[in-house]
Amino acid sequence: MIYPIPQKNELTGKKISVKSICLSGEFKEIAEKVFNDYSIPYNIGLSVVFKYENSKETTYCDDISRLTDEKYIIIANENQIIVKTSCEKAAFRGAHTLAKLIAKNELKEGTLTDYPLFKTRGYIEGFYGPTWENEKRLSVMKLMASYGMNTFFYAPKDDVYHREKWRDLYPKNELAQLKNLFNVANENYLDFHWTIGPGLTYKYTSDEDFKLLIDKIKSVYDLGVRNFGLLLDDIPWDFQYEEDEKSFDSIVDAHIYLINKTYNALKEIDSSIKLTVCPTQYSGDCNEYYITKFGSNIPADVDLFWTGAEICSRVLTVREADDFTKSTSHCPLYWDNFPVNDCEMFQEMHLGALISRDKELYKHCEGIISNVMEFAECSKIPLMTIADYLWNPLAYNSDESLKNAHKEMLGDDADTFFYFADHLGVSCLTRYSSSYMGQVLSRVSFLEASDKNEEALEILSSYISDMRKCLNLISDTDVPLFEELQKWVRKFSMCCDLLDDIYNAKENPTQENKNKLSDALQKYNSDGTILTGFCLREMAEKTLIKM
Ligand code: LTM
Repeated sequence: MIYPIPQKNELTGKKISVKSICLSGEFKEIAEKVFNDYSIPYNIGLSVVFKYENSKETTYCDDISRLTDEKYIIIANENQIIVKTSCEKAAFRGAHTLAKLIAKNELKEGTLTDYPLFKTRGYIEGFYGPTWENEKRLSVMKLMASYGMNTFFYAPKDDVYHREKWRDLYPKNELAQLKNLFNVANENYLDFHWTIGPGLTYKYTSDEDFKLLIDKIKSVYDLGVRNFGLLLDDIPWDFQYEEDEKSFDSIVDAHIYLINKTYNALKEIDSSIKLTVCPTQYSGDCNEYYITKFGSNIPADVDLFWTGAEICSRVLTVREADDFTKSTSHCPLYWDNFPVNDCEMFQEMHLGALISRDKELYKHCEGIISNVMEFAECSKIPLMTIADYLWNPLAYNSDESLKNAHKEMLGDDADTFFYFADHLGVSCLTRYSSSYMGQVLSRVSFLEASDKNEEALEILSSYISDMRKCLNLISDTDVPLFEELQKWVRKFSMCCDLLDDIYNAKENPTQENKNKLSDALQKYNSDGTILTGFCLREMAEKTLIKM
């Protein structure tokens, strides 16, 4: 199986074993770069033609009744493979799929027709906390593009030039970094959106402030950027200046005024500019005064961010999307606050798969933009599952998608990593975690209750040994993913110690072992890092009571 799961995979004939290929066709250069990334030789071997075709077959998706520039068709037999697309972006997508099929030795004769169901699929660097290093940004971009995402929003709350010092132009170095980021996004067919959050200090009645805002956007426009975002989230609900208070009936009127003025100024600079906005009320029931008035009074082609019923929404539903559209005359562009773990969530690591987003949501919204964690490597894991869902929500299976994400990050170590990942599934989507540990410890309790203490100890011992192997793996701080996880690794180490002490107390219930277990439990409880669910503490407490 390859991820994201293609829409119509009829490559079901005879297996085609490919070691190297010989590329030709209009999109040869694009395909070459992709095959390079998968280390598949592309100058000699089976003929693969990346063919330009602009027809209904290559541009229209019947089942979603819409044109797309991301559709590709792979026709394979043992003599030749043809990849038909109408443009470069679609060729890039097709090349990734073909390369994955070849790399996994899953290519068969037949036809594969593929396109994404969600229109806008991406992520936003929009969290509070240390911004991502540029190298990490580039690495996430490349991976997410290979998983079919098409959008990146640049909006780090702690980039001072984005929010706090929004009036100041970027210094030379920062501007060059931004340009580099934009270039890499383009090379990977990701739409790059640069955003600004002036609302902490912006004076709505000031011509000077408006000029500074447009000048700042223009300085990024000059890099080639054409997609902009005006973010008014997390700013005061009250006016900060007397003149503003006197001029507008309410804050929403000031925001509408700002959006329209900005929209008109940008369209004057270049009519191809795309504007996206985040309102100050970005979650709720969809029928509140602010969001209804805001949405109804900004241009129809401005995309409108919405996080759902809550800031970090457990579910996103078709019904709620339709309510939003009715109230605001805009289909929501979801700013999905998963996997972000900033502010009061800082003790949690959100490493689970995306769940609880309606399968049919793609017909009712502009798309989903996922807000990531300050930990770029860690973010890749949930992001891959999000990309899978966004490409093909109808075939999405969260467990399988997560397994693939582990495999992509860790290769053969994925099975060992599982013993750690089992505890890192908590997020706004679910409070349920440590499901495998829960199963093991329930079995141990059951066997004890059935007077099968030896068998219980054997199971516990084998589990502890798997946990220790895992601890050994994740303690290697040279691996970037593990380096980011060290805070949770330390807690995992305490968890292993606690399990050891539970085992010893069960095997040999002396006062000394009881004291050791009690100390280990106290140490474990006093560390605020969120790791295992209740099952571990429950087992430790029960063991102590019985001693
Ligand atoms: O969600 C939005 C629109 N804004 C902020 C984000 O920047 C922040 O990362 C998340 C999670 O704390 N919450 C917000 O309100």
